[in-house]
Amino acid sequence: MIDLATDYLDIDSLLSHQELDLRSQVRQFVDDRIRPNINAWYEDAVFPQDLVKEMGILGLLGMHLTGYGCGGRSAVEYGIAAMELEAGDSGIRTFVSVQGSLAMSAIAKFGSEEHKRQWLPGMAAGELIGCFGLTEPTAGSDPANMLTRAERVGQGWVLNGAKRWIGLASIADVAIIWAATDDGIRGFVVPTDTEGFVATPIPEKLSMRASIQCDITMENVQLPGTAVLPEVTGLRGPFSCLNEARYGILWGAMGAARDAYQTVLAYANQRTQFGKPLASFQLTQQKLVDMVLEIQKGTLVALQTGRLKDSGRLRPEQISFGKLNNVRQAIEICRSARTILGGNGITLEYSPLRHANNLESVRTYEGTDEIHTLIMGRAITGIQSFS
Ligand code: TGC
Repeated sequence: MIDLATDYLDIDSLLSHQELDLRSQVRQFVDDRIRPNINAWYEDAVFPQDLVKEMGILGLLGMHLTGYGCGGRSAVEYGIAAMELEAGDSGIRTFVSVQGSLAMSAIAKFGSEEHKRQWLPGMAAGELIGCFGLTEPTAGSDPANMLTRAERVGQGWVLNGAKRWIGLASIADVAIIWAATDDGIRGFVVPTDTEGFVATPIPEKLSMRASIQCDITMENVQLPGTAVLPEVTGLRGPFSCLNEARYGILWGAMGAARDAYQTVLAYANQRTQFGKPLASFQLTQQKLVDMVLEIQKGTLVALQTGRLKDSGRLRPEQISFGKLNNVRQAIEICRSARTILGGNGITLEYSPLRHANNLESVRTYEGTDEIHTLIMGRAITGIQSFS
C-alpha cells in the first residue's frame, strides 16, 4: 500500500525498476556521505572535493552522455539522480550539473574527437573537473552582449575578458569559455593552467555555501587553433548546454522541497504546543497539504519533461515551464516549512532554510524567473519581449 505522506499520487508506479534502483543507490549515497556532513560544509563554506571521485564511481558525472566512459543513462534517470542529490544540498547537485550538463555536454555535443578523448573519460571518472564560462560581470541574462573576445593570431587564438559566477572554476582542470569572435560566439576548451587564466572564488555568499562560484579573468590567454569547439558557432552552443542544466534543475528543486517537507512533517508530529502536536493544528495541516500538492505536481512536471526528453520531443520552452515552476514552488515550500519550525528553523539543525537560501541561487542561475517567464510568454503569444 502506498504511503500518502510520501507519495500521495503513487508517482513511484510510473517509474521502472531500473529507475527505482538508481534512486535507491543515490539516496543511500546522500544519506551516507552528504547528510552527516552538510551542515559543517555549509557553515564553513567548503565544497567537499573528496566526493567527486565517489560520484564518478557511482556513474553520476555525465551520466546522460554515451561513450567515452559516460553512463549512457536516460534523461529520467539523470533527473532522478539530480532530485536525490539536491535533497542533500543544491551545492552538490550543482557540481554534477556543471560537470556533466555544462562542461561535459559542451565537449560531447560540439567538441572534436580529440577533445572528447582527451577530457570526457577523466571527467566521467571524477579525475578531472570542468567548468563552463558564459556569464560575465556585465552580461548575465543577456549573454549576446558578452565582452570576452577571442582573436585569431597566426594558427592559434588569444582570449581576453572576464567571466563571473562560474561554478568550480578555481578547482577545475578545464574551462569551456564562450567568447565573441569575428565569426560570432564560439566555445573554447581552455586548460585552466594556461598562462593568463585566473579563477578566484567569490567570498561571503549567503547561498550555495557548500559549493564554489568564481570570477575568471583571462589576459592574453594563448590557445592552439584546435582549442575551439568545431561543431558550433553562435549562442545555440551555450544555450543547448543550458537546456541540459536547466532540465536537471527542474528535478533537483523538487528534491530540496521534498527534504524540507519531510523534515517538518516529522517535526510537526513530534513537537507539541498548547498540549498537542503541531500537526494537529489546522493551519499546520494546511501548510503541509500545500507542500504535498506542489511537490507532487512538480514531480509530475519533472517526470513528463523527462519522458519528453527521452523520446526526443522536448522543446526548450517546455524546460522553461519546469524550471520556472519547480524552483519557484520549491522556495515557497522551504520557506513555509521554516515557519513550522519556528525559531528552530533558523539554525542549520533543520534543512529548510538552508535549502531556501540555496534555491535563491537556483532561481537566478541558468535563466532567472523573469527570463523563463518571457521565454514562455514568447512561446504562447509569438511575440518576443526582450529585444
Ligand atoms: P537569440 O539571440 O534569438 O538566439 C540565439 C541562438 O540561440 C538559439 N537558442 C537556443 N538553442 C538551443 N536551446 C535554447 N534554449 C535556445 N535559445 C535560443 C536560437 O535559436 C538562436 O540560434 P541561431 O542558430 O538562429 O543563431 O536568443 P533568444 O532571443 O532566443 O534568447 C534570449 C534569451 C533571453 C532567452 C537568452 O539570452 C537566455 O536564455 N538568457 C539567459 C541566459 C542564462 O541562462 N544565463 C545563465 C548562464 S549560467 C552561467 O554562465 C554559469 S554556469 C553555472 C555555474 O557555473 O554554476
